Amino acid sequence: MSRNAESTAFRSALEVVRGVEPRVADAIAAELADQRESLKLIASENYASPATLLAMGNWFSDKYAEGTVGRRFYAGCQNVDTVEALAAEHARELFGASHAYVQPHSGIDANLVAFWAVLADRVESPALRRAQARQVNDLTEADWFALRRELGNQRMLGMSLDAGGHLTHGFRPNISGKMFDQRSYGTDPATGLIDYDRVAEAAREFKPLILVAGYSAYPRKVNFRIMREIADSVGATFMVDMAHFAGLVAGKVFTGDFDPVPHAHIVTTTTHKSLRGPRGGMVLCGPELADQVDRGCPMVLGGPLPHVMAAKAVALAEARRPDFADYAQRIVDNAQALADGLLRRGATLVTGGTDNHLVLIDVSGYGLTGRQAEQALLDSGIVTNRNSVPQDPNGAWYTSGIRIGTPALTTRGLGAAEMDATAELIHTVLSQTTPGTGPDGAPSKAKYVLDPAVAESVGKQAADLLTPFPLYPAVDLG
Ligand code: DSN
Repeated sequence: MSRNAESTAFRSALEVVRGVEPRVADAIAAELADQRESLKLIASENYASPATLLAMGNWFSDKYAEGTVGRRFYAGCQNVDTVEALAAEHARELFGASHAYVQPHSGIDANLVAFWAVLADRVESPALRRAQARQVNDLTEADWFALRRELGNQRMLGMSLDAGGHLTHGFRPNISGKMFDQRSYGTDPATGLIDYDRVAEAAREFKPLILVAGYSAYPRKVNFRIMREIADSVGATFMVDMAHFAGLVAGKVFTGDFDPVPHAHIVTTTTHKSLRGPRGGMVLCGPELADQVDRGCPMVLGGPLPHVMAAKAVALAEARRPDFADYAQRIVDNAQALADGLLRRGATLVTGGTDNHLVLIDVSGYGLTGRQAEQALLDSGIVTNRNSVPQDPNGAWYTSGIRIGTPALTTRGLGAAEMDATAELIHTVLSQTTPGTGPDGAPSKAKYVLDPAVAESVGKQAADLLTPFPLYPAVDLG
């Protein structure tokens, strides 16, 4: 697309929106300005291409399309069929999967589809068959009672939250923790790494129906061949949630034992993190689970979002281009440069480094909680998020960690030299921030003291770092 076409498209779209509710148009323009100015290090965020963004803003949004390609509960879905089939085809080709289901609206939804597919495949439950044949709203109390009784107490073994696992892998605040009897495996306290012998031991003791691998804050590769062997040894279905590192799989940085697709029975992902697509989810599986996965809507999903499936098709087509592999490798190179820069300056990193897209700083080394560090960095123009570290003494709210990731800045074009400069800025802020006190003078886990002059100076340096790497350079909103 030419520079002119991108500017014209976004300008025109905003003009149309402005004609109805100018405050929304202003907020959209302000979001672009904010994203352009901030050093975005949130490991789960990225910048989708203009083509991906534009594929979402259209009349596909107006179409209901419950069901799947060629088997819809609504008439007139021929064009939705086209984009859903295209997105699925690109996903299959990109990941080497035999089946792709591109309807999930988010990662949680993708995981729910996978859980129900596995339950339906593995557990003999007449109530589940009845539930699948109807709309959820049509189920009676007796149906639900039978469903709970027949499915009850199935077991899931996943990575613990504070070791970097995800909420949807069986933890109580999420429905997965209520659907399943859950146990988790952690990491070795000395190295911070997954100890596969301990995972095997936990699997032998617990005998889960589903063994889940995948993470949102573990800075290392996972050996999916070994995890599959563990699953097989106890008759578990092996599921991988690759939401965070899907871009590294797509870009062939994670291959062999580290590519989940050949090893797992079922793989879920989001499409908007390192994969750089629209906000959404996806499920990949072999033929044996395909039929159950395709029942995701209406079993657990609301009607599909055809405009987002169109954008998934565009983004997946982009990820099949050779330059995406180069992008994926640069994500990891940048994360390693950032980790090295932080280590050289004395930071403590969980596992001592990274071999993926993220770095987890244990900020207790700076005498701070994750919350204090997150806010002090934000004051200085650096956007990160606080995160638990293994055996975190500050719990999941205040935490002791800061998670940083490189997919977004790599999309902008920043490289190793800028990562080293970023490490310097982060270290400057964290080493000059001190814990504050509450109104009663007691130590606070939230309050902090940072000289505003330091925050301002770092903010200015962060902005200077971004200047040579404009975000959406072809988009001029005037
Ligand atoms: N919220 C996502 C993340 O930041 O990792 C995962 O759901």
